[in-house]
Amino acid sequence: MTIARAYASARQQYAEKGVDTAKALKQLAAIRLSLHCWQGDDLTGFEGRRSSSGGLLATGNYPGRARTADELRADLAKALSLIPGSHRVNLHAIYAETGGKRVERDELRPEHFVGWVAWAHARKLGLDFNGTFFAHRLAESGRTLSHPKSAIRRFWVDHARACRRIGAFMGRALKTPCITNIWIPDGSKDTPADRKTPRELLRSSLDEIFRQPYNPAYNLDALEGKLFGLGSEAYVVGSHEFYLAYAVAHRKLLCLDTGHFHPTESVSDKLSAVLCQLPRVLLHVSRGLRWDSDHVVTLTDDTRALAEEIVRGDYLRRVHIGLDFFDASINRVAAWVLGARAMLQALLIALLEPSAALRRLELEGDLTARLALLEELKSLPFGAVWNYYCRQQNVPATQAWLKEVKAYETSVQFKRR
Ligand code: RNT
Ligand code: ZN
Repeated sequence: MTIARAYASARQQYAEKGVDTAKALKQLAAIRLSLHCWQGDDLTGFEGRRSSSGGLLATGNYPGRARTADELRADLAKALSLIPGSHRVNLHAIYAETGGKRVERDELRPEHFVGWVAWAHARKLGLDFNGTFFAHRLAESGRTLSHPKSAIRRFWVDHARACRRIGAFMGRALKTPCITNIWIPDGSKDTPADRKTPRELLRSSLDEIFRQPYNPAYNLDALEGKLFGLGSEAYVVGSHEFYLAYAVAHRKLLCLDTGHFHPTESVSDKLSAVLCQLPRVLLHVSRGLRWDSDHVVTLTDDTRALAEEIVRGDYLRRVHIGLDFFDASINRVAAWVLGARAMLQALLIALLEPSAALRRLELEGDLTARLALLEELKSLPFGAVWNYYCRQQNVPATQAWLKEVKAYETSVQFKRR
């Protein structure tokens, strides 16, 4: 069956449930995901380091890793050409272009990102940003913004301030606010004697970092907590509760990384809870397998539940959807394409939900019919709508994108040796 005919039949089936597929596709086209640049080079960056440390590790040695900014941008462009819609790119400070000169992280400036900004501008992409508080000699102790030594804290505070300035520069240049996120690896491998002091130090470091106000049209700040990390199993200074409280008190964005909680916790359930108080949330959508393993996002029940909550709560303008995974065992461009397409498919499924009918059943107390309808929806032909959307957006439908990635790896990625 052709894509158009399959779509016509799907449209009919959804219409019978009271769902307008054209409207859903219009909403989907307005969603901008933030594609994390670090999937393209295993979080290596351009500082000349090979390992990322901080407990972060991309495993695998699939050939073709991007080694330069131009290679990384080419790979991102390839991935973006296979993902329907217009999106954003998420950078880390270690992706600065310093023209071969060694620039310390506390001395990074907007000029080190003009290459990225020009590229993003030409492609109408937004940019987001992250301070890099790992893979550095001053992070080796496992403490940065909460370090007991004030000189080391100062270095990292200055790094974070430099990053906010760069974020504001990007947001202003591209006319879309840059979300500048902070994640630090600070913690302790074994039971600490003092959980309080590092958290108080982190609080005052953050206070200092945020002293300089920026126009929210240019820069928005986000804080990302974590349950545990490799080397910080017993204690993480910037835990979820720490940042939740800080974000509420200081009107910051809370960043929820789906790999950063107990495996039985549902991050989807947290959205309507925190968004009761917080204006905006940043998501790092990832797929933890048994632990915070950062596997490529796929269309799992968790991914679907997250998308459902975003759509059902009418949070599309308040939840910024970033991706965060790194897999070096498969083609890295394919990893981006797979993860982004899975996230968009989850959003499409959520947008195709007959929300009014479901809510009516719930209000009427007909929980039997609610469950039956939710089950019925699972077999509706969202794939036909997806394929139609891909065609509409001029990207390959179905698995046709893989052929393009294979051709790209032969002609470009595999030649990088
Ligand atoms: C680490 C956090 C953080 C990083 C990136 C590279 O556990 O998830 O977001 O993955 O900043
Ligand atoms: Zn993350």
